[in-house]
Amino acid sequence: GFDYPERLNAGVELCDRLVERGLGDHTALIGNGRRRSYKELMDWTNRIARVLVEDYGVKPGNRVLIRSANNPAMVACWLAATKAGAVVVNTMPMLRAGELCKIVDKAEVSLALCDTRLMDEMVACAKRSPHLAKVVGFDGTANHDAELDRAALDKPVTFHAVETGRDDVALLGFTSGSTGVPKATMHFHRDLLIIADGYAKEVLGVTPDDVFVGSPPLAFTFGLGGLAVFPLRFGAAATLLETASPPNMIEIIERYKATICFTAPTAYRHMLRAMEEGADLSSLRCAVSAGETLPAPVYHEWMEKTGKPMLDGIGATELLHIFITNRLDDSHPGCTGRPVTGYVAKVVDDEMNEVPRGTVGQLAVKGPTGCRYLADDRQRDYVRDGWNLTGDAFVQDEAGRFHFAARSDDIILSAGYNIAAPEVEAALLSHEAVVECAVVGHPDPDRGQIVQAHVVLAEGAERGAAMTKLLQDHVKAQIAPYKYPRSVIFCDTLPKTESGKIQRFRLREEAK
Ligand code: 3SK
Repeated sequence: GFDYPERLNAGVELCDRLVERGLGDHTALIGNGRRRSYKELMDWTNRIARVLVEDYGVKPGNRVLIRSANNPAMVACWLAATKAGAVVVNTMPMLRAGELCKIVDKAEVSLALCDTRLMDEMVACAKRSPHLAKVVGFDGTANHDAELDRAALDKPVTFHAVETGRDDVALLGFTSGSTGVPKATMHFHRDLLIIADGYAKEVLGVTPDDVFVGSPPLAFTFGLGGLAVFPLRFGAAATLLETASPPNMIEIIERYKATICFTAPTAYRHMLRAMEEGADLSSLRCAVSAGETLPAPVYHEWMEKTGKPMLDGIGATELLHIFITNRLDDSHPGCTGRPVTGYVAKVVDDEMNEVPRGTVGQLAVKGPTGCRYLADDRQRDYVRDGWNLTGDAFVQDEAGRFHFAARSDDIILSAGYNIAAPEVEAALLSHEAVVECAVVGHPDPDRGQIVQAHVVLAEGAERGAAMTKLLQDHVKAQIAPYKYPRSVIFCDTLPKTESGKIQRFRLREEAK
């Protein structure tokens, strides 16, 4: 198990502690074209923490919202608020006032720290909210010329961090799920260390020599872990990109010799295409893929072209981060791997009985960072008998490894067959003309549902009946023919969440 002192502040552990360990001059953050050392980060966060406490009266347990794209100032605000004992609510930069209001009201946010470029919607939200007393602007660029920055510059660089308990809530991670009614997941100070000491240490073997790069927003716990908690826990460097498109990530990998990348399979596909034009990814020692299941063709092509491991894993905002994963020395295509240290998992039927190996059922997980929704009845659905039910259908092989089958709602029932949408997607993606696709069940009077594929084609590939037939034949040659998409719709883009997950429910809704 993980043993932490009773008094523990994650903000201190992920910043000051590294200075104490002699890494003060080591690069902590790279962003806006600048490097910041651990010592600079410590001083910066101490100044901001003083502003929060001395000027805005932040008390332990107060909820502080942060609204920003991924940049060093956002990380500094998060660490500072954590040091001040606040409960942080990181939010995506694209949210509109209405969406922010739902979060502010649910979390009872009293103070918002907002990148000045994103103020309008935040202020509109504050006008409507009885909770939000103050919105303070910070400069997400390198200029440091906003209210919070100026106030921080006037403060000393020392701050006595609040001695929070290890089981005090440090973070509220919001997840909208597929219904659009946001849920807040509570995570303790110790949880932030557990994901680092489990996954990042045991699986990735992070050292101070590592340089992290990636695309998920820090407002999504996948991004907060992969691009902030993991590097900072071990004295490594985090590169932060406001627009983490594949070309931007490649530029950063080449410039800063990044070693670990966190992103979703689609971005890896783009990076593979860029390698054909000369992109140099040789500094990477490991590529983490999550958020969407990793199609085997992407895994194979990556291994072939880079010779470096690509690790598929499954995580959830409810459990804070990845809890089942492949390992650097034990990684397989089409396989999610084994539980991370501290977690146990099993595949169960509707009565919570474990099903035999080789049988598809619901994934049930237990571990130190389990789901704790803030005031939400849906807690009862997510946690049964102490097991977290993530809503994923999985199968465990004879060796005990877990294999993703589908999101429970991504199983298509067609003419008596159970068809897992991701399997059809993987077959489509193995055709060179397909860049992205999403497969859903479409209502059909004869078959109940038919398999419908929404396909984004590669440049130069022609839409039309001939392409439809080509892709249908391709799928029939890969997997059991009854699974082929009877309907193929060509589109320019697929609907996605801000964290990059394909919103299949939107495609299903369109079909109604
Ligand atoms: O895919 C997810 O939902 C996720 C959430 C949190 C942390 C990690 C991951 C992959």
